[in-house]
Amino acid sequence: MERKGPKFQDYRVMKGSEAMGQAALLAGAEVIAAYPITPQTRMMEWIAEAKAKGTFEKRYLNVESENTVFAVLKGASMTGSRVFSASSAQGIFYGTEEIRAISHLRLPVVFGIWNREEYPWSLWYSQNDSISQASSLWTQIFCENVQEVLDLTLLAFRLAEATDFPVFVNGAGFILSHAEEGFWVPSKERVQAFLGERKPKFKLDVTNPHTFGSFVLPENYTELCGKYFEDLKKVTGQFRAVGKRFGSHFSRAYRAIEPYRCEDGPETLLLTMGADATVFKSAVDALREKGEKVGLLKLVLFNPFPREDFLEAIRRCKELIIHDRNFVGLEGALLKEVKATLFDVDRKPRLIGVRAGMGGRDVSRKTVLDMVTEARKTKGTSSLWIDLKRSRFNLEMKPIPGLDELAGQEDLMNPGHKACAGCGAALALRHAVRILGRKTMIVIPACCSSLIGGYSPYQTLNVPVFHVTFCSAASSASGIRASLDAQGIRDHQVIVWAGDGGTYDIGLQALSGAAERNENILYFCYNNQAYMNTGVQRSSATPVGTITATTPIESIKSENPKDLISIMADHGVPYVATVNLAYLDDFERKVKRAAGISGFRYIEIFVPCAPGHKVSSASIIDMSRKMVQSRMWPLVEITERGRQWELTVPDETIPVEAVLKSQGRFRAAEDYSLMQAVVDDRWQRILSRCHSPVGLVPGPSKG
Ligand SMILES: Cc1ncc(C[n+]2csc(CCOP(=O)(O)OP(=O)(O)O)c2C)c(N)n1
Ligand code: SF4
Repeated sequence: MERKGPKFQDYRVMKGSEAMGQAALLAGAEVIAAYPITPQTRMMEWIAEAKAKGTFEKRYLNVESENTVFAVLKGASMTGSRVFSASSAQGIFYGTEEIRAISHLRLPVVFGIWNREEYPWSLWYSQNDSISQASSLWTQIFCENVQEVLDLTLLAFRLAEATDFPVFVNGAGFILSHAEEGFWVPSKERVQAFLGERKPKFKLDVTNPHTFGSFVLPENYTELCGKYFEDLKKVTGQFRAVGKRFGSHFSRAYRAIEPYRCEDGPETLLLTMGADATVFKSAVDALREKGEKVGLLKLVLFNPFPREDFLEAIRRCKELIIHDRNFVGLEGALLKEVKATLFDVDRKPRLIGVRAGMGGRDVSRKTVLDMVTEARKTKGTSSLWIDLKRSRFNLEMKPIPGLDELAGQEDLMNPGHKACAGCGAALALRHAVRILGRKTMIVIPACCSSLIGGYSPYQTLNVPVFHVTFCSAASSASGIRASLDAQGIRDHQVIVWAGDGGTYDIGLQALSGAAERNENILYFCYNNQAYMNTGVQRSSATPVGTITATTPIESIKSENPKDLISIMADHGVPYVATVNLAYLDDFERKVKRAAGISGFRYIEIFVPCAPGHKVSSASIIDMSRKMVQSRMWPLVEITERGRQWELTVPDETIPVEAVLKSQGRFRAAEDYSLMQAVVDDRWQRILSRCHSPVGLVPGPSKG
């Protein structure tokens, strides 16, 4: 079917997250750095694919945390490049220090936020992540649909460069990030004509040397702030101009506030922002059909709040119902902004603030209609919850229903958890707690085990479990240990159960700190050699030659994994070991030995992951054994504070090729001899640290 539309644009169907990536490439972003987090992941995978296929030729960096994402963008923008990335929720919180550095440096960074609820763990849509940054001097724009995701990301580059304030482009997690919609994509030439070249007013430049980011003393700081706020006040006007310019280039103009069915000046207005606007429009239509004069204001520009546009839009309104999917203190952010805006205005409408949709709860047309009914029942200005079910307040943890009776007295892990079939991580966890016993406290950072360990209100483990943020496992465990020590409790094991992403990458700083302090904790890294929970992206533990979502088939992982075993041993901690599920005797012996030692202990387990490694769930133990037999997973034990290395020689040796051919994740690897050489080299390095022959012990029994 031929689509009618501007000649210089293509009609495509894509996910919102892909549309945002597409916009960044059209805008000519030169440096993109990314770190996976649901629901942003598809965007970074799409860019990784573009890079692999050569449709994006500039720099794409898969980094080890969001703090680094923002810092890379800061450095690149400071050096004159157009830059881009996106994240969600915890990623935004973890990047906060850099977020503020970027805006205070007045760098025109454009960054997507795929809105997701915050702590405790939740994956679904709320706006708290964006709202948490409202004081950070970033301009914030909210998108209603996939077309707006593309358009407003393009517009954001122009706005950022015109205002020298960075811009967050916000899209509803899942609702827009994963929704496939048709939309118009302009040609690169048109986009370049709209944006022009980036012309930085200042940058790091040896021909014009200046210092940036240095101390500001009290005698100047106030003036600096004054300048920010003078400039911030101009942003709404600049948005108006850029929105109009967008219209003249692409036939779709944008305004800071978009009115819907407001032509006849309705006395009742609804106010919302983001993807909910579509549902609100349909509710307004329904009310109009019943003869009610109601209209909608959709806020596109949230930060700074477009004061003049808002006052103009509510000129004839007597009742304003304000929807928030977020909260700041006791109220929603929009309600607060509106109240502040109306503070010195004489004639104000009655305001009713309504909260709905927290944690991704659906906001349907009925929710909006209920909102209007409830709002009218209240007196004065109120802040209502429209979908709060008080009967659910008691979320006490309990075993998974129907399966509790299956939980044996001795087994500390209940059946019915959420791991995939063929999950080595779940099996390894079950064995670890069995060996360690009831006086064990487990700290789990974000990873697949966050779900395996139980989701509210169900619990999988019959020992205390503390789910913590991704980067903080070793530090949180240090705090638990310190408290137990302070209370004189010595016989409890405090363990960390973290994936390789949470250990090798984002958690490395905390891990290294706890090791250096020789905290009395037992740290388990279950290594499935990728970020599995977010959909199989590469980590710095991923072997050379692996296909992942961010190292697609056209450009398989080419970097060697970190040698974390040596790094931990070189911290001089009392105990470091590697284990494998196919060698359970060795596993059990090492865990028991570690449990009997005081101080920092580190055990790394190779765990198979059927979907991530592309193997059948029935083959996972055989596959684990092959990792040892091929020497791709050497079984080591390191004591005497890193000085005594022992290597358990496998009962049978097989070539690396045998493993590569049996795991789908290696299907693109061609140069088996190169990969054999990588494995041989590591083996030799380990051997050279062993006090041979003391370090060589007979092969273990088959598990
Ligand atoms: C600060 C922060 N960034 C990103 C995430 C998203 N995230 C949650 S789990 C996960 C992957 C964990 O990978 P790994 O530690 O290897 O464990 P696995 O999923 O393989 O079990 C990621 C990236 C997060 N929760 N917090
Ligand atoms: S993706 Fe892999 S690690 Fe995660 S639950 Fe499934 S099998 Fe286990």
